[in-house]
Amino acid sequence: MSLTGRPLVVVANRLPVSRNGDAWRPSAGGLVTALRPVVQQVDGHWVGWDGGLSEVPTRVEGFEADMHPIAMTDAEVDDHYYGFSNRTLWPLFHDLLAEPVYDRQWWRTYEKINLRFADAAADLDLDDPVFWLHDYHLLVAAAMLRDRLPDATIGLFLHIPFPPPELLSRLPWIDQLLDGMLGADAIGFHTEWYRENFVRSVQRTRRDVTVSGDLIHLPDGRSVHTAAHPISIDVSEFSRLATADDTRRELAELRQQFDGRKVVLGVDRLDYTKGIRHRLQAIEQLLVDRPDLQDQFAFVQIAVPSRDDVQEYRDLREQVEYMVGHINGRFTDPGQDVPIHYLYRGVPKTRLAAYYRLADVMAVTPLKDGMNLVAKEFVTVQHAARDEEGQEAGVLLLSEFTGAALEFVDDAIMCNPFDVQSLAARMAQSLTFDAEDRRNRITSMAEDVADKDVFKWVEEELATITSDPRAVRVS
Ligand code: GDG
Repeated sequence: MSLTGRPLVVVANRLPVSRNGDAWRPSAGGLVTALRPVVQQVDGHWVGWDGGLSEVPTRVEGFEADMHPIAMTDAEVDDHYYGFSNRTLWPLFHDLLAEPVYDRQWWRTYEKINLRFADAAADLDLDDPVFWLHDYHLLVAAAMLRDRLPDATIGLFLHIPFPPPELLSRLPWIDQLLDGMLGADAIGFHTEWYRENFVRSVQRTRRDVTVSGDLIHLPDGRSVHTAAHPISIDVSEFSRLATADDTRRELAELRQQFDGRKVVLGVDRLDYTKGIRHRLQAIEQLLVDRPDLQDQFAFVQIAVPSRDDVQEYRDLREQVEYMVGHINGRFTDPGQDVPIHYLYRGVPKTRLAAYYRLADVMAVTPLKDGMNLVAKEFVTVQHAARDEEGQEAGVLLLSEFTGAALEFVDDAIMCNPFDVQSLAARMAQSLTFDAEDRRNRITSMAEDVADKDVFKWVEEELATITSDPRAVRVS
């Protein structure tokens, strides 16, 4: 089934393809995986920044949508992407974990680039398309598209938290931002809390709207549907990966490397929202509180390089690397392995799955995170590997400030990552659960994820955007 013949136009900051040498292929991100089966069934289009690469082909094997690249100059990327998106909106939407910068030039470029995306989408000149806009880089494009095509069907999904009005009102352009978003017919958020924050912000700034249930009624007669649709993962892909031959081989190597030691694992983009510094402080506290653990335990942190053109991210890397050196220097005796293994890089997916299988404790402890897919991947891989020899279930240690917390509150070990002492205590506690308890918890969480996988998310989003409960069925 397929949007009853209507074209689907995804509008996102990046195109879903990347170049390796001369070969183009689909990128590895979650959104790309989620939409691959859908664009195969419909007349699919994708409008996105070309990443500075010229000559993007219209079609790339393995992703059945037409590519519509948007070019930006280096100065525009600095202002739109590194500036307004990542130094204004990102910290403002993540509870001010860094100080947002309010720069008029950045805002003007943000509007200009949003208009460029909206114009490119409108210029496609398709017959009754469904537009699906994504994320904080393009929050005002919906209204611009609506100006061009008043009757268009437009959806918007925000992948990061939406802040409470008390914080959002610091933004000098709050009115334009909310009006921009209200150009959509439907706006999706990961959680009910973010949805409510949005509705409360609109009610505060716009006296001329009324709200009934999840609808916002505008004076021009349009209504905007708001919805909480938690994103998820491709469960069958991660289940397959869990027991793939390469994963097994990698796991055997890792088990040898960490023989006899409990492993706590962190997997994150190197971002100040992910709580890596607090996690390291908790590890240090744990080693102070429990000297017996010193040679019994390893903490592995995979830190994927991210936004290293932004000063806050360079500072974060320095601080994290200083802390790793400090803790390893303090707690390694001669002849002993270091307690912290720090990898500043991404690893291939089979290696990632092997680490998920290896972990006794998966530490997902962001200070704020829209959803967090790592938590969902971990429980899925652990569950899929449950019948393999030597595979005992691990424990998910989960921050209460993630979107995932709402789904896993009963079975994860919940923590407040700001409270380093209690985080250390939770880590120690996580190492003590008996095997059956761990297995039951992982099973329960993995079943929840399997019930609501990423394809369900696509179906729910497109059903809401099109007001058609059977808009697409992804098999
Ligand atoms: C944003 C929001 C929201 C990580 N390390 C490696 C690797 N990864 C992959 C994971 C996972 C993805 O990156 C990270 O996704 P998250 O959801 O955890 O975090 P963000 O990047 O911040 O994503 C977030 C998400 O959007 C979706 O809406 O959940 O809240 O911030 O899929 O597997 N992949 C590989 N090697 C690595 O070393 N191959």
